[in-house]
Amino acid sequence: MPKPLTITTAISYPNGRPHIGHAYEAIATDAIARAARMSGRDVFFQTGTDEHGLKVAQTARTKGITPNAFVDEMSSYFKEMDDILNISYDRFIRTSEPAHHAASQAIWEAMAANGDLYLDRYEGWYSVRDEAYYDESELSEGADGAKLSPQGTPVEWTIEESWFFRLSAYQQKLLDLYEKQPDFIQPESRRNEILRFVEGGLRDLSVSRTSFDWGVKVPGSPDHVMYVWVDALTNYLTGCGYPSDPERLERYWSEGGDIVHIIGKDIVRFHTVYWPAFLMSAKLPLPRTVFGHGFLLNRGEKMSKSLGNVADPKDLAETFGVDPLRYFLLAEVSFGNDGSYSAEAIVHKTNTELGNAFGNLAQRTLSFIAKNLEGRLPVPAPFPEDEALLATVHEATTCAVPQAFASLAPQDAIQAWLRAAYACNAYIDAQAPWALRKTDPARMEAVLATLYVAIADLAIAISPVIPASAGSLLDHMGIPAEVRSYGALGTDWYTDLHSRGFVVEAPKPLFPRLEMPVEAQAE
Ligand code: ME8
Repeated sequence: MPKPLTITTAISYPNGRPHIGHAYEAIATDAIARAARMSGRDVFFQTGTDEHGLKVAQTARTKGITPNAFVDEMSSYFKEMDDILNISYDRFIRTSEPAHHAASQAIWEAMAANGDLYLDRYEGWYSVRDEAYYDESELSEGADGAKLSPQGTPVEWTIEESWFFRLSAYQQKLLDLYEKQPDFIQPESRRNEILRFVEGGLRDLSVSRTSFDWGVKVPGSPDHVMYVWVDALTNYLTGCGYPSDPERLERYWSEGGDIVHIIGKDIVRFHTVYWPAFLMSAKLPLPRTVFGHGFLLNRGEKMSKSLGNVADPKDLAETFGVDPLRYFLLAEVSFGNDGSYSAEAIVHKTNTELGNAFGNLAQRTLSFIAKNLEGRLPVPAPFPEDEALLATVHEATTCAVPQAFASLAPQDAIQAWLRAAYACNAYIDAQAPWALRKTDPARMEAVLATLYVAIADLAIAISPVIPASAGSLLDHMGIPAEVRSYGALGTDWYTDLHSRGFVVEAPKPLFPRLEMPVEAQAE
């Protein structure tokens, strides 16, 4: 039995509405989680909202409501986005939950027991927007002379009594970890960045605040709340049963377990420096991989509220459809790099790849069967070219596609799938079943039977990306649920379906042709 997989997105700050970057991360992680389930793995997939910290407290204050009321409302928009986008999370965690407070206090106590926490005074730069402390040397100067963080956000000079975490003691341990576990930080470019950062030396980290109280209380220090990243990172453990459910913890967060965090490039430092140091200090197992994906840009430009180009994923899903949006984001962007989206690009990719290469293939084949055989499944009589096509499709759908998902490369999975779909298109054109109808009806049936199997395999293989459309095509084709996994792909089901006398109806188009939305045409 393969090991269980624990896979997570970052948890989002609910101080604004979800944007397409949040949607992208959720969709990519969802596709990888779905593919793992279809490979027969026990998967725990967690996402959620990161509700504490100064930023949330300040936003709530400007709105004149309590932080609790504010996050209750805002978190619901993230959950709604996930539900609209068909994100198959097993747990949507909110860090304001009591179970999460208990987990954060438990890891704090474990770090204290290891001698890694001490009380001192913090004096330095803090960015509320990033919820991060920065060194003077990391700052740059903005147009108005104000100091800016490496993310371009304003920083303020902060002086407070604070608990500190002895991060400086972990420099060598972290470097050893990166060496021993080269996959710990992916992709390679991010790994190099972090290596350089850690090699440059680590300072102890301020891990509590006294100037506001919206957070997890520090055990034994009632005036302090934990620095939001201590509690935020601990969300991953809370969902795995820490500290109260050792059985669950053993299953989803154990030594040598397969634990994967999918996050954006801006928060790799928190996940690959602070997080493993906290875990080592608390004597807890480490994740296998932290993957820092790239950023989505709107027509190549950074999204920002002031530019007015922040796309609402709900609107995009409504305009283009959930599955086209999911497909576009994963097919367009090489996972790990930045990528760009625009209405034209979504329309073009959906129409050419989902519509022409796959949708039409299914449409033509099933309509032809419905019309010429009254929906009766055709009789197979494999010829070498049929076997060659099925071997190509089989290799892609049972090996290349699931392997690419398992290596966190959804774009490669789609490429492998698309090549197999193109092979089917070439086959249908070469075999021309419509011409065989009069000259060689038995051969026509064999060609259609081959295509039926190939189309079902393609639909199963791509379902992590377009679960709803693939599912409805498979329902339409009578494919039983137990066949819909990478391990069960084969042809036995066809024989069964055939002998049961299954009748396929003429299908509705799977991916109706998208037109450019009117607003986008006007641009
Ligand atoms: O960072 N394109 O929350 P967040 C792609 N609460 N991904 C993007 C993006 C973009 N344009 N903008 C943001 C936080 N992201 C913390 C995480 S985890 C213990 C705590 C990604 O709401 C970003 O990189 O600012 C992060 O992975 C996720 O969206 C949530 O960002």
